[in-house]
Amino acid sequence: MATAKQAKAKAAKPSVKKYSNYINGEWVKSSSGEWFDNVNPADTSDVVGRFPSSNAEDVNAAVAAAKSAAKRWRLTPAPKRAEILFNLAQILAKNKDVFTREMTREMGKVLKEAGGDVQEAIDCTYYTAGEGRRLHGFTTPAEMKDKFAMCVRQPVGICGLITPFNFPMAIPSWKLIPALVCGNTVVLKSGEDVPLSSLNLIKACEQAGIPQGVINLVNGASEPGAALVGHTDVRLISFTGSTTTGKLIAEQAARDNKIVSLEMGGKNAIIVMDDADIDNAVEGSVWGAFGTSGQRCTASSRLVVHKKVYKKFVEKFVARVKQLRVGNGLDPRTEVGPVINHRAMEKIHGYIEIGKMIDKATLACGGNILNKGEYSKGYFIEPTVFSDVKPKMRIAQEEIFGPVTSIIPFSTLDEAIDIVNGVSYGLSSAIYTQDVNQAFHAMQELYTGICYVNSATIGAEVHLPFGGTKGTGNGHREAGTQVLDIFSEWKSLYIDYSGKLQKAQIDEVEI
Ligand code: UN1
Repeated sequence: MATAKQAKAKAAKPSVKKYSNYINGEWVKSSSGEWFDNVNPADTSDVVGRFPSSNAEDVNAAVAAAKSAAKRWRLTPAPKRAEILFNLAQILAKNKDVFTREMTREMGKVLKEAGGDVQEAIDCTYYTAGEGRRLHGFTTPAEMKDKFAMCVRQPVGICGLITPFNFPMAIPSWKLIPALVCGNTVVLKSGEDVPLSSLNLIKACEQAGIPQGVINLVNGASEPGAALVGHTDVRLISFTGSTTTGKLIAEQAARDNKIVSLEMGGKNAIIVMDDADIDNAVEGSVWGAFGTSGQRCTASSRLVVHKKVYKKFVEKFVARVKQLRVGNGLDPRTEVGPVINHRAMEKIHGYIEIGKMIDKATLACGGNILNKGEYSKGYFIEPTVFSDVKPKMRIAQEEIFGPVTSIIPFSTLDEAIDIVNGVSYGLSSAIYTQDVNQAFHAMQELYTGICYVNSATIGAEVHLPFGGTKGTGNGHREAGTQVLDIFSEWKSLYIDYSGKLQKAQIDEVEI
């Protein structure tokens, strides 16, 4: 099914490069015979490429390929698997500039940030490949004499990976690389607005020497995604995206008892204390709220500011936001790019209307769709700030996923912590303060998976676990070594070398 972004592009230029699915080591068309256009959200007359609209038949072929390659890959020693992944990291690094430009063109984020996204994939690949020589298990004493006990990781099997638009290469890499190093085979369903970055990653995997069938790529929207979730041979689904879709996936996957790891929404907040370095807090808040046009799960969509510095903060912050240069991400002067598609633009604008008309917050700046002149062919929204926001207003509770943030005043740190925790999500939080006692109190009480002191809610690094509490996730963490617990299962091994029957919990052990 074409998204609004793609549908609008249908009318656009004909001679556009066609791309394929990657199944069983071959670049193939969809059996549907249908295609969708991948367009530049800053300029919809610019068609980046045409991609197969895949269906359940394509997914079946991809899963069959993953199944046939599973044993060979599982039995390839992990250090050898890792060697291929180190090659992959080098290929990604070599192509960073090309991948960066292509990402900006299909996704809209500014070049510097697209470069950061590719870099995150490179970092993830180097770091996780290193696990090929660790993948630590453990030994532990057994209860009985002449008996040995240990625990090892085993791959889970065929993994279905479903990825969003906002980190077009980083997020697929967070899933793909640990899945591979653990010895699984995969089918990746790329984000339908950003298929080229996933394809670049898979192509680099092919070049790096990952054997046929181990990695498979299926393009398209919800149909191939649903087919992957419903396929009985798929043992695990790893999904990043909206909470609504994530919950549906979890429900469906539960019927086959699949392992499901979900990374979903956020409503992250920065606390600005009265002793904070205000200029630093302003800079951090601008970056956290408007980086990637606010389209990060980690975006700083609430700024919870102490009443004593509220007026000063709002003035400085709004002045700084008004200076932000909105435009095409390919232009190096641009600070805030477009949003991903027409549907997203309408949804974000709808929230701005809710903020004004229903919540009746103060619109401190922005608020408009930009559609004149250089903006006429893209999906641009003015960086928007609401002030005097109350914690229970809809704009302070619901994920907007766009360049909109809400400033909420408070009087005491405990009140601020309650505000931050008082939403249904729990991904990221932050506090600006010079007081170590306050910082540690906040670190203890903020119920989020990630917490920053004196920086914004965005900017997680690949060697620490990533994920959130409550509505954000289902208890898993990506990145770090913790991701290995998603993509491997524990096997406990008992070796009795006593030569006789020994009954645990029952036989008396002589001392
Ligand atoms: C996301 O928005 O889903 O911490 C991922 C960050 C990035 C990753 C964000 N490194 O903001």
